[in-house]
Amino acid sequence: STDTAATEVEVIDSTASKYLSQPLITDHYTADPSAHVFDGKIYIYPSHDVESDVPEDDLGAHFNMMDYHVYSMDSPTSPIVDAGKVLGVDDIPWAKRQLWAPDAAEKDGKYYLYFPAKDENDIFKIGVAVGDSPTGPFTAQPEAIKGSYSIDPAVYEDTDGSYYMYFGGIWGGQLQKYRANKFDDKGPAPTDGLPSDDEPALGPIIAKMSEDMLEFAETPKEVMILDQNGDPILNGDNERRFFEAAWVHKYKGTYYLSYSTGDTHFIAYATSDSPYGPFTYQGVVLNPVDGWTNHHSIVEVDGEWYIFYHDTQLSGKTHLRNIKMTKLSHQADGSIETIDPVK
Ligand code: FUB
Repeated sequence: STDTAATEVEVIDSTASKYLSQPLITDHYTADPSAHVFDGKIYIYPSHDVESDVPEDDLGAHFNMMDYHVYSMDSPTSPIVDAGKVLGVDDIPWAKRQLWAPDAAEKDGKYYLYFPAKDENDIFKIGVAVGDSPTGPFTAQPEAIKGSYSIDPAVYEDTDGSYYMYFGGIWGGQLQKYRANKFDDKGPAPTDGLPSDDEPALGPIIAKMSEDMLEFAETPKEVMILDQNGDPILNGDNERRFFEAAWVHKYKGTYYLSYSTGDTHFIAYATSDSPYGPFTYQGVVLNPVDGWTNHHSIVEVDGEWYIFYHDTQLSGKTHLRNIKMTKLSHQADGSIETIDPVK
């Protein structure tokens, strides 16, 4: 059953001077923060990290999360408020384990919580749960989104009112087990099924959402990421190739795709004049943080840009993370100033 907290709990009393680059939540472990402004207020949809004593491996079995909380802030300098548990694995008919990085979207007064989870065959799919408020409660659809696979959904609302989901992640995220949306499992190792080093890297996947936000309105397509010469970033280019954690924002009419490079731990970015790409690699948004994973979101609040991200300051353990936020700057030429996380 959905165990939704009825009361909101103030977690910390932040001030502008002390909250930037500090853990936002200190009574839970939180990660992969997807931040949005809904109705003038900031809402954060993170993963809820827990210690479940599953041994660490290269497929991320130790990231064994079981539910989601939602957090809100009236402004970037306001206290952050925990709305409580809004969805648990037992509330999702098709999901068996590992509630990884979620995202949310609003359309016509309804709120949609998108999340990856493993099904009974240990295959990641992406689900959606619907609510009447940004903090839920959310009711999961009985099945995963048809045609979905892999992890890290990020739903971008374009300025023309279209919504697109970007998703995918390699290694434990299983994207390497698919080609052209077809499951083609080449083996259990994290790198089985990846292209060879001199072939184009796998890109994130994009699909336009249906009017009701519950399905893909089209066959998902791979997004190409090119270098400055117009050549695809290669699989062997670990410092620049896509690994997981896609996020899209628009600045002055240009689409910015930012993503984690995984085993090299950068948040990199690439730009395009279309949500479908191709995107051209531009540089690094966020240098490596403490902990193996790097995962972020970028959001405009009252004309200022912020990045939400995580590190492992509170625990020192890679699977017990804490979310943070800091300012992000676009330079006059549109490039993003690289952020060195404050430790
Ligand atoms: O939190 C579990 C996984 O770790 C996420 O889905 C990835 O993006 C990485 O942050």
